[in-house]
Amino acid sequence: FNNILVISDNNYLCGKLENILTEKLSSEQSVNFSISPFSDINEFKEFIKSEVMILDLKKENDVNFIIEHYDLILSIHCKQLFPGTLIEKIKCINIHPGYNPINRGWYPQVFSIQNNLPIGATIHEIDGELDHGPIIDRDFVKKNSYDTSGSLYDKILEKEIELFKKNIDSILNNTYKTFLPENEGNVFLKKDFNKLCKIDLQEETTAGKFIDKLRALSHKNFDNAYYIDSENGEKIFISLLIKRQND
Ligand code: 0FX
Repeated sequence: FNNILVISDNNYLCGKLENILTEKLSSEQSVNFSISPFSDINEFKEFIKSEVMILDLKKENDVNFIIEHYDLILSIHCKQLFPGTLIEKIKCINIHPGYNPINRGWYPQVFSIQNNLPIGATIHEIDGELDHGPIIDRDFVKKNSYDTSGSLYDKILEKEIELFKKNIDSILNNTYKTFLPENEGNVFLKKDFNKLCKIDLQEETTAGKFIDKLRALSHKNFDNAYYIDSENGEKIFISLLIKRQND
């Protein structure tokens, strides 16, 4: 591949992978960076040394521009769906913060804690379905009883960087091998996350399951889990503060 386009909506990961990628390019190869229209370009510029374009995969003109100019697309947490025309014409490779096919879809570590599923990261070719195509590489990360969404997510990002480093040569040279996911696995969507966030104060459960739910919904400063105050109908957000004995 000679003309590479990175599409991303995650400035931290994209910045890390830019450094690894640009070092690996041969003299014939070049890379450009783009983000979705809803990402903040100024924030991105703080993380990426190269120029950053805004490309909207819903716009035919932008898709045609990509098809004309590039022969490999690397999706680094791109929040737009890749249209069929793009996938058919150009090799599209995705880095997913979950272990395919176990953790397909949205915020994988949240559902991994909530449903007690193993988790990791995956590099795969994009096909017509979400986090579904032929797998180039994948690996697990360790999930502990004291992980929150936030702490587990940080481990997954590091795993994504490790997998990228390990596979980038064979990707750039188009010499990588793939294998198909064993089954359809699990897919969780944004609407599943939104539903999970609402705590039903009448629900009966075990302490273990309730702690798991709060761990799954505790991620740095995000307002995720909430219940409704019975007096004024206001949302009251809660999250878990976890401290280990040896911390
Ligand atoms: O870029 P990303 O880490 O990944 C997301 C999806 O999880 C992933 O499956 C998809 N391939 C990719 C394109 O988009 O998402 P983020 O930077 O918006 O969020 C990172 C984490 O932050 C998320 O895993 C959970 C947490 N978070 C985020 C938001 C916006 C929350 O806990 N609450 C929130 O409201």
